[in-house]
Amino acid sequence: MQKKKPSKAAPMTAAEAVVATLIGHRLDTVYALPGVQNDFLFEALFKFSDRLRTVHTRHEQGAAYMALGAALATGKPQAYAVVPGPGLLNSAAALLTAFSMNAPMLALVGQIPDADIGKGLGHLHEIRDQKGIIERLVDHTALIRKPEQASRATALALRAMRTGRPGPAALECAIDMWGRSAPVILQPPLPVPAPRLDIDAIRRAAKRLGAAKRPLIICGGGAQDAAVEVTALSAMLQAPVLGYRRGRGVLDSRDPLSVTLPLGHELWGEADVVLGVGTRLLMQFREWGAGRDVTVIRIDADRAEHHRWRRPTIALTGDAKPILQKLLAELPAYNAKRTSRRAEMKERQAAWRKRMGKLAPQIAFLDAIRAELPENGILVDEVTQIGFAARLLFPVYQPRTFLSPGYQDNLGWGFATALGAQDARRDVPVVAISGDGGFMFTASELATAMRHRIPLVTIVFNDGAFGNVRRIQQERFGNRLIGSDLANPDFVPFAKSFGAEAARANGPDELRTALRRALAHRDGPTVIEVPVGAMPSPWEFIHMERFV
Ligand SMILES: Cc1ncc(C[n+]2csc(CCOP(=O)(O)OP(=O)(O)O)c2C)c(N)n1
Ligand SMILES: [Mg+2]
Repeated sequence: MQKKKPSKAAPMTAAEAVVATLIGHRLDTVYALPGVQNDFLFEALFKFSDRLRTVHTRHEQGAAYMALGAALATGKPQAYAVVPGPGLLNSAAALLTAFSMNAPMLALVGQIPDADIGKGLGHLHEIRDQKGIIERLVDHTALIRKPEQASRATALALRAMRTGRPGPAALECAIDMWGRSAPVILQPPLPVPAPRLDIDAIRRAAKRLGAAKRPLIICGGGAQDAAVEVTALSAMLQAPVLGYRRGRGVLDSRDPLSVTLPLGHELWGEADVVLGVGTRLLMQFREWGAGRDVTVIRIDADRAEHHRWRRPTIALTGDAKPILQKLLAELPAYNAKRTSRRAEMKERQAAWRKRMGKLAPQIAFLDAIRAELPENGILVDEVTQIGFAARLLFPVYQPRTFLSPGYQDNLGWGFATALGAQDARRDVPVVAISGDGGFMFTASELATAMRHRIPLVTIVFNDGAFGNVRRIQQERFGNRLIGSDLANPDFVPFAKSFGAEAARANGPDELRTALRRALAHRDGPTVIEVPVGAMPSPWEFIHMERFV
């Protein structure tokens, strides 16, 4: 029930109500690919185009990945629009990834005529039980059946995307419903309910952490908005902080207490109290072993997540930031006297760097990128050799500046996701790294980058193969190579044919020079092709031994 009417009813189409509500929630862009079911939606997008941009792509996966990248880079809700059936399915990998990465992304999906939904008549783009398909992909979905409902349905979806564990939502609307008019009251943003802080549990956590001899903090994607608090807690406890992939950048890599995966693994074996912040602790529980007598304290926005692997000693439910703020206030009363662990961590990190020297070819490229990418620049990772090494070794200085796909680890996400990140953060440079395999999933979106003048810099490491698969076939399957060698375009003229800037860089030094030039070009995209050979395997540093 609403107490006060937020605005006067005005005649609007359902589509106008949705778009006006997006604007009322401070969204400024919709990533979209049109089609007849959504013509009235695009008519509304035209009408409001002074306040909300429409960025159209060349494939629906491009639109959805762009919205995902924009959501990950900004931490704010983003939207995309597609036709039903094939349009929805084309966007589905990105929607799935948004779910697994807890990214607030709204899908606006067309539908066949309202009265015929579910009848199987064979309308254009009809798909059986579209609602059911969407329900397998997102937690919140609704079908707009009246223009009067459209604004509130949109606000409810946007609230659901930010409630508890964030994530995607979807709204369906039929071909004959988007354009229907009625008096509409626009729904302003609804308050997002926050779980009550469990002060007792936070105090118990403070006692445990305060008494810990060798505390360890592990961060996931849910810690990205709590960097200040994690940094303060780490200093107070002299606790090393492990971030891998989605947790990277929460503690600045230049802080000696910021540790990467292999050292984090070692520290897991020594820790007496572990604090997990916005992480499922999957690698720790599944691979490193949780049978040992270690106190596990978890902070997670999703109550159900705490117990999936193993009941934690203390479970704190809610956003990391307010919980950590309270924990920081409680901790001094219980905290043991701490001696600095910085020198120890520096030394141990250096020892690991030496061991990881085996990855020298990857490291040389990462060093070149880091040297040119400004501190607040964003690196978007891919499922490629340089990407695997980046997750381990690329220094990350600020939150939300290293975007790595969640557990889907879906090849081909990188380029279009990076385009979205760069589109939403025009103020900072974004660099995408990908293999020749991954890049070609969405390379046609170079046309989108040109059309919308998105200054993304993409580095394509070209080994003429699905290299990761190829190496596995060589090493584990007696060199029986199948489905892993690739025929590629000549990437430089390919990119240039779109109008993009393009260069070939042989080796890390040339990459650095090319990158400097590319980062200075802000009027459109640049592609840098780097021819490479097979690379040393990173897997021994990623999948490590079990303790118990
Ligand atoms: C959607 C999806 N399909 C398939 C895979 C399996 N896969 C993982 S890595 C890889 C090859 C990557 O090739 P490329 O992008 O060229 O990177 P490289 O390993 O050669 O550096 C494949 C096919 C995947 N992770 N995701
Ligand atoms: Mg390759």
